[in-house]
This record gives sequence, C-alpha cells and structure tokens, in this order.
Amino acid sequence: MKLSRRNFLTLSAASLLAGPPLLRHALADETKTIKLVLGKEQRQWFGPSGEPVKLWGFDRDVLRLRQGEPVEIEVENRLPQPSSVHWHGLRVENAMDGVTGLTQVPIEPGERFLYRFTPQDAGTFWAHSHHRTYEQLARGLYLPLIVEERTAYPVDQDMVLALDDWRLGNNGQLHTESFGDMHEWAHGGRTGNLLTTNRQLKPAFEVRAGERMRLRLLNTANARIMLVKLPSIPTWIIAKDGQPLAEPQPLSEPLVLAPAERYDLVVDIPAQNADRYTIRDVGLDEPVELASLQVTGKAEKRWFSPPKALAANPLPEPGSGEPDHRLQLDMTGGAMGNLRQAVYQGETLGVKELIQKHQIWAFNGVANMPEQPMLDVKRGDLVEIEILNNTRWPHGMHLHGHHFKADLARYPKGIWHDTLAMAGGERSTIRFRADNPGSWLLHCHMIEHQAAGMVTWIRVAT
Ligand SMILES: [Cu+2]
Repeated sequence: MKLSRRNFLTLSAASLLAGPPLLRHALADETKTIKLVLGKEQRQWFGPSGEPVKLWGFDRDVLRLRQGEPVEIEVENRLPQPSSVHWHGLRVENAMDGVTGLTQVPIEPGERFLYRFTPQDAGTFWAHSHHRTYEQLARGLYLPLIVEERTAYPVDQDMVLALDDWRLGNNGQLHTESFGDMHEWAHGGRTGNLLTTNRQLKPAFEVRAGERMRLRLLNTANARIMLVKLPSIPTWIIAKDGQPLAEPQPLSEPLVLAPAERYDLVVDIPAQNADRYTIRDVGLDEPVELASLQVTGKAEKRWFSPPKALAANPLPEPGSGEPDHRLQLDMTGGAMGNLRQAVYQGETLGVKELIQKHQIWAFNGVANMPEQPMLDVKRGDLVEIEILNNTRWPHGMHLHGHHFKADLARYPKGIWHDTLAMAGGERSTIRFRADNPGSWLLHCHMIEHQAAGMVTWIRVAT
C-alpha cells in the first residue's frame, strides 16, 4: 500500500479522535481501482500498408496485480455482444468468477460490472471472456494477468509470452463464418492458420548475454495444443498454472501446453556471444517461429547457481488420506466416439437430435450443464475424481476456484494444476480440498468441446 498525504492526515486525525472505526475506513481506501474496457481493436499483422486485422480485446496488454492487495476492477463492455470476465486460476469469491449463467448475469453492451477480489496466489494467470467463449476468445477477448510476489523473484527480465492461434479468411480478416462449425466442435476444436505471441507476429525481445530471464508461457488458443520448443540453453520450470514447483525442474523436452495451461520458466542466456535464440511451436508439420530473443549486449552480472524455488502459495494440500468424496468422470463423445445418446437439458436425446442442438460430447452421459451439480460437498471436504478420457481426442480439463493435484507421470511430480492436458484414452485421478464455497465449473478448455457438451459443475456449501 502507498500512504498518500491525505490518507496519512486522515489516519492521524482518526487515531487522535476515534481510533479503530476510522482506521478501517483508511484501510478500505487502499483498495486499488482499475478500469478495464472490452472493445474492438486492430492489429497491423501484414505490414504498414496491409489491411489491419479487426479483433476484440482488453484496453491493455497485461494486467499486473500484487499478492494480498485488494482490487476493484470495473469492466466496461463496449462490444456489440454481452460478455463477462473470468479470472482464470485466481481463487476468487464465487460471485466474482465471471461465469454467465452460473455466477453472474452477462455485462450488456454499454454496461459495467465491478469485480472485487484479493489475489491470494502470486503467479501467472489470465483473464478472458466466459460468455459465448468459443466466439469471444477466438476474437481475442483475453488478457495475461500477473500477480507479483510479495518479494520480487531475482531475474534480470520478466516476460509474458501469450501464445495464440488465429484463423484468418482469404480476405485477411478473422474467419467468423466458422464460429459454431459442428464438424470442428466434434473433432479437435477451432484451430487457426496464424500463430502470434503477445498479439504480434514473431516478436523479437532484446536480451543481454549472461542474463537470467523469467518467461511466462500461456496458451490462449481456443483449441490448439502447443508443443513449445525452447532454445537449447539452460532452462528450468519454476511454476505451472501459477503455482510454484517445490524445486525448479530442468527442462529438456518441448513443453506441451494445452489451451489455458501456463508455465513459468527461468532461462539463462549464455554468456558467450550468440545473436539470436528462437522459440518455436513444433506441434505442426512445419515448426513455426513464435518469438525470438535477440542478444544485444552483455549483462554486467552473471548467474552461476541454479534458480531458487518461488515461495509457495497458501494452497490447501489434498494429501494422501481417504477422500470424503470419490467419483468417476466418464468423458465420451466426439468424432469416432460412438456416442449413442445423452441427456441434454433434462431430456434423453439420440445423437442426431444432439447434433441439432450443437451437442456431441458428454460427462457421465450428460451433455452440457446439468440442472444439478455433478457433486455437492461441504466446505473443506477432500474430493477425488477419476477422470476417464473415453474419447479419441485430447482434452484440457479446467476446474474453477481451486487448484488440484493429478497423478499423470509426464508432469513433474507433486505439481498443482488448474488445467490438465489429457491424451485420448488416458485416465487421471485428481484430488483437491474443496475450500472455496460456491458453484464452480469443471470443463474442457478446448472451448468448442465445452460449448458442445464438455462442462459440468460442483457445488461447495458454505
Ligand atoms: Cu476437450
């Protein structure tokens, strides 16, 4: 907090006159107020003479908050559609979670909504629309969100790399006719033909030889799973989905990033001269350059020891004890999935009728949001869900309001997730302590899959 002269005077007067009540007033004054506008924007991706590409977005490139500092965020919607903002990975109060139809009404065009919360966890998060997400996210309605640690983590540069995948039509504009394309919804979701980093084509970042960098990787695509190949220089994973690893883990393989997954990395730029390092997506037939690090000089200081772990966030450990609730989540449907029928809005429908309703995926035989939650728990209960991906497709499972632990061997042991990449046919058991009261979504973050049925919810009683 910063104590302004006016606050200081109020505070002094308060302590002289009345004490605590006025002090409370002074504390409330310290809440930081931020204004965010959802609106139209343009990007000059095809050079100064090219036609600008029309997108939707927030009126800034990144939002930086501080751990433990309360904020009020006034969101104004200047778009032609209703919208909302979800603070992905932040453990906020339920009414602030931004899910239309579950936690709030949509923010109508021209209207505002005041979000209030105190970030409990430091790390890399993001904000995005949670209304008609398959369209609004594809149009660009997202914002990287960094919650700064109370004590700064020692690096020379701290950078966020938000990786996205856009589909442009022949006219060089977003291909909007394919929003809602049922073929894609039944397959791998909407993938694009242009990859960007921080909404730029192949940006080059200036670095110095010998520098230590913190790179925050974030996949903001609707459905593309990125396979990110970092340069072959010393690199460690220090956090996943905003939550620190107990020990930094050296990175040697390309990183798999399902939509919405994040990794914080520490990268040491070698001291010997080299001029350029590239970061590529190697998930496609032809590797694609996402960004590069351009060496422009030498750092004054050198880093000799491996990076330290980040301070842990105050998360409730699920431990290995007997859970209060144990259930299975059977994921079915999609192309080649042999879905015969599913319950949709209380009615059992055959696959033809489901497709007419734009549904083709199911959780435990139910397509899309059930009237009742999949699970009702008490606050503090330990929950264990065995997720069975009985489909031919990979998925990225996201739980709102909580982080969880999973048992998939390809992730570093013991790490936290808010989003979990699962291969076709794979199963994983997730565990979490349900300590946040309210109604929380559990859904696939390949957004077309969510729209076509892969979404349910759990309710945590107060
Ligand atoms: Cu999915």
